[in-house]
Amino acid sequence: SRSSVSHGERAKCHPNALARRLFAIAETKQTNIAVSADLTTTRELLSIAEALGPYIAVFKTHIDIISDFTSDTTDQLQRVAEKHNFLIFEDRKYIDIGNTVQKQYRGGALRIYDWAHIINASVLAGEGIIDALSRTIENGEERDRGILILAEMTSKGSLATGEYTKASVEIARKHKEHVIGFVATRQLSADSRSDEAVPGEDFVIFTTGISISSKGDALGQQYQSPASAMERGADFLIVGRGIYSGSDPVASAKAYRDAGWEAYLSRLEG
Ligand code: 6AU
Repeated sequence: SRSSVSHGERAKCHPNALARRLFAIAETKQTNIAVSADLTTTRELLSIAEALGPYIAVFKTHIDIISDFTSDTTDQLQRVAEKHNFLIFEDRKYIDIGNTVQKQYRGGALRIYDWAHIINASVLAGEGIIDALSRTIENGEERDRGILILAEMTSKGSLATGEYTKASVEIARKHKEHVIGFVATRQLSADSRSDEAVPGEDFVIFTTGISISSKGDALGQQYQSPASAMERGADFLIVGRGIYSGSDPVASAKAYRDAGWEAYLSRLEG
């Protein structure tokens, strides 16, 4: 099954250039951690990026929560990303009509297309949103860009389930060129009868709601452990407060990296 295929193998064989780069980073740095850097000033954002850079594959931002944002924020973040060899994922959760999301992705004050390798989108509004974002990528000059479909959510009472999740997979299959995978809590695209990977298909699963020590927060977030997420089919673990909110984020990042990598290795061994 796909879970027995290594990141190194996927780095060689994946049809999408950005996914190949992502798996190559994971293999080289031996980490499947995407840190969710939900910090609110440029200084904090850059300093956590610099400190955690060696231990992560992906740096996830919510750039609209930065109180002192200027283009310098993301210019500098790009430099740190190059230095430490990680990808940037802007967790913008696009959800509007095609015409609007194109403007939100390409332009505005944030110019997300210019600096974020990965973005995510909900397909609540239908397939057109993925068409629109794909076209922005095709018409732009940056080649290393990819989309994750938000197929499930970790918040209590989430409505992103059942038919919505199924439709997410169907839409991803029609847009393989730019949709590299899903934000989801489990493997979604394996053949339902055999649990085998569908030939020619290799979606990347980013799982959020990860904590070693907590079960949830006061606002409905629900957590599972790194090992549990990896068992369910995660490829990358998105960790926010579990890493950045403690007294020693570097030590926490290392602990999550070790837990995630160990679970990945034991899955490989089957
Ligand atoms: O680890 P936390 O709880 O501190 O942060 C989790 C991060 C936050 C959320 O906006 C995001 O992951 N998230 C997402 C994403 C990544 O799209 C989906 C979801 O279902 N749940 C979730 O927490 O930045």
